[in-house]
Amino acid sequence: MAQRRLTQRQRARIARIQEKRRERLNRRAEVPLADAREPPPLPGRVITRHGANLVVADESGRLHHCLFRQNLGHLVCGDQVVWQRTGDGEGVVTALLERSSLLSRPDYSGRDKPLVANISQILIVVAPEPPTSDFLIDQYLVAAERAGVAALIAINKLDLLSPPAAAELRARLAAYERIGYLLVQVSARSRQGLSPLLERLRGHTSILVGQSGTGKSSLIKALLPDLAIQIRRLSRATGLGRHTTSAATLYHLSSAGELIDSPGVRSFRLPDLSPSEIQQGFREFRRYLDKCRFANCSHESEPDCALREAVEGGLVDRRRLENLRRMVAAAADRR
Ligand SMILES: Nc1nc2c(ncn2[C@@H]2O[C@H](COP(=O)(O)OP(=O)(O)OP(=O)(O)O)[C@@H](O)[C@H]2O)c(=O)[nH]1
Ligand SMILES: [Mg+2]
Ligand SMILES: [Zn+2]
Repeated sequence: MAQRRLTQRQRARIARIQEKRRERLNRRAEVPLADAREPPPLPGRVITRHGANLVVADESGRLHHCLFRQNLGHLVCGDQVVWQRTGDGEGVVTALLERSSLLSRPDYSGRDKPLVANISQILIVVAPEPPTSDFLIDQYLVAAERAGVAALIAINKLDLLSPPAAAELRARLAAYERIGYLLVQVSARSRQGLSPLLERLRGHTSILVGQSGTGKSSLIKALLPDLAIQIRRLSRATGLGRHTTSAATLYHLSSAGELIDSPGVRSFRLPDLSPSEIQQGFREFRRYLDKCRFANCSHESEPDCALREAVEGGLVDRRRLENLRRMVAAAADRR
């Protein structure tokens, strides 16, 4: 208990220090000569992180290799920060600004760890090969709903499919379209369908997620004519060579917008969520949830379950309800 109180006090102190730095940043324009020896605090954006190393873009888009103060918590790709120059192309991050959204997932020890911040959209990339389970898609959709950001699904590698096979794959995912998630069919290789996708990415900060090998990096390459230049600048800034696909990395879309490439997963694990948090992540279920006879209905075998009735009536996709139950069971197993 004593230890916890101390931690809270420490946290409050850190928050005060960060608040002061933020204030200093806000006053920057008013008192330019306040302290001539101290490098001025500058606004920046975390482009990528490799262990203790950050690449931070300044307001003009120039990249700087930055270290960061230990008390800032876990900084991630997409974070807005305050930083100070310490040398040519080098700096130190001194404060973290408020996040508009945050995507996290449990690390190996089961603790939630931030993945990316300040995204406005999740683009789930699937392909005929390797196939993606609808369970994985539903986990990403719950994550998007929890983070309060939009989500859409891109079926990539259209060039591998005959028109009937493409139609069949699309039909398999049509349930997502019916509940309001946009579905686009594209090919990074043949460049089919890229314009409508670009249209949906404009003005957004989108993270591409999905099973390893579905073509996230290939899509980013197809969408960004200057990707090679951006990667060269990045590896110059990190001094780390071309390790850019092992960590979430933010790229600029010339048509205004940002794309974040993320390393693929074999299975995505949601953060620790309660059953009610998980079911709120199924957007088409929400209207039924307060109509079950029991407030804590598990939608398994209780009488007068509005959700099961909706499934029987064909109003709700059966697989979605099965995946909800599976997520709830998986979360219970972890506790
Ligand atoms: N035929 C075809 N192959 C593609 C297409 N897009 C990507 N590929 C191939 O799929 C493989 C995986 O592509 P990547 O872009 O590395 O996939 P990724 O999703 O970034 O994979 P991770 O980084 O491991 O998550 C590569 O061999 C690509 O050439 C496509 O539209 N058509
Ligand atoms: Mg990749
Ligand atoms: Zn129910």
